[in-house]
Amino acid sequence: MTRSQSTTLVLYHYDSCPFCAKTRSSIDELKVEVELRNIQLNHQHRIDLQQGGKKTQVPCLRIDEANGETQWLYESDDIIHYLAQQQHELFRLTRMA
Ligand SMILES: N[C@@H](CCC(=O)N[C@@H](CS)C(=O)NCC(=O)O)C(=O)O
Repeated sequence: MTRSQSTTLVLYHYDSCPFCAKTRSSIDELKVEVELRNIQLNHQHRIDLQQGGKKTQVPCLRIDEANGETQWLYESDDIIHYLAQQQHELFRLTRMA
């Protein structure tokens, strides 16, 4: 499902992290548009996560809002909950259109 033009989502992750795997599975199931950035394959992504989110824990969802604000959401359960809410909202808007 294509997201609205306003918010962009980026997941910082790496392959061997089970919490990342769980989160990636939810992204696939929910069909929410999320760019994946592997911090083990790309050192700049790791630096961005450290500087933006203030820690290198993964998974971390970077939420870039239309108003220019950025949130860094940690904890796989919280990320999955947020994505499910986003998908639900997109589905509602699609049905209204
Ligand atoms: N409770 C967290 C656990 C996340 C976690 O332990 N991530 C590990 C990788 S599997 C990690 O990033 N460790 C390195 C660090 O914290 O800097 C979640 O559910 O997301």
